[in-house]
Amino acid sequence: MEVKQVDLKHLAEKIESHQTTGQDMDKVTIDNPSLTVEEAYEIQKMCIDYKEERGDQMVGWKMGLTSKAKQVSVGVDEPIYGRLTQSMELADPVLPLENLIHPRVEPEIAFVLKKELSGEDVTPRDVWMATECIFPAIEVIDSRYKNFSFTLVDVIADNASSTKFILGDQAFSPYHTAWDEMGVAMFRNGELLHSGTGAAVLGHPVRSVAMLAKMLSREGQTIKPGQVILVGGFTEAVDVSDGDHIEVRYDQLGSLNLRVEG
Ligand code: OOG
Ligand code: MG
Repeated sequence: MEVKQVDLKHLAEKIESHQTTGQDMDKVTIDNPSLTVEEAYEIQKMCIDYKEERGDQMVGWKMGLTSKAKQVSVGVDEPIYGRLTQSMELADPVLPLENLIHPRVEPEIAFVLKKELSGEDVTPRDVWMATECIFPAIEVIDSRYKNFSFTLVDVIADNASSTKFILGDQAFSPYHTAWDEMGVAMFRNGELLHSGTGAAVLGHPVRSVAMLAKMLSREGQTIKPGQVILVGGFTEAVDVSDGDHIEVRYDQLGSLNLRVEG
């Protein structure tokens, strides 16, 4: 049997162009069933390299599928990571739908580090010692795949569906509250759709940052000071369309809002 050599560069170019133009595509595993998780992360990195060649810049990382609710909703049952760039950060609480396919939003928090985190053995304690502050955050995800349907390998190659994110204006001390007990509630046009607590994320959101450091260490990478880390959605994501207003209420942190505009 002839073994087909997968052209990772070609796949990265294709995915990156769909990320940029906002057109959906078939899953990459349809034509490349032998693609591995490692190769998918290579593709993810190449896509970011293309964005950086055009002037974008990496600003951090996101963990995805760190809560059961998220895993069940997309049918993939292990955590993944993705890369965040400057152009993904919304400066204002407005989400333009231009170049998006089928966006969904989810309630998150983001850690920002003051010290580098690296290695296979990173513990929650190491994460606390390295954390400068924590922000309430909303992530906008938008799978490039048709019907928002994918396998583990597909979603990794598509940068864990990363699209946009917004952080609150107010930063909080890591010691402000017990982050696992913190409740969040997400409203769309005034209707409560989902609620949960920080414990939904791997038992405690700090574990998500530790897990990211470990996953990156396998690739010889680290989390750098100043980088933003989204820990993963606390609840299922919700679809948004033109005119929607999203509000996420966080216990002890206030609220974040997002207005969706065609
Ligand atoms: C994958 C990205 C998951 C999260 O917070 O769990 C994610 C997806 O659901 O498309 O961002
Ligand atoms: Mg997310």
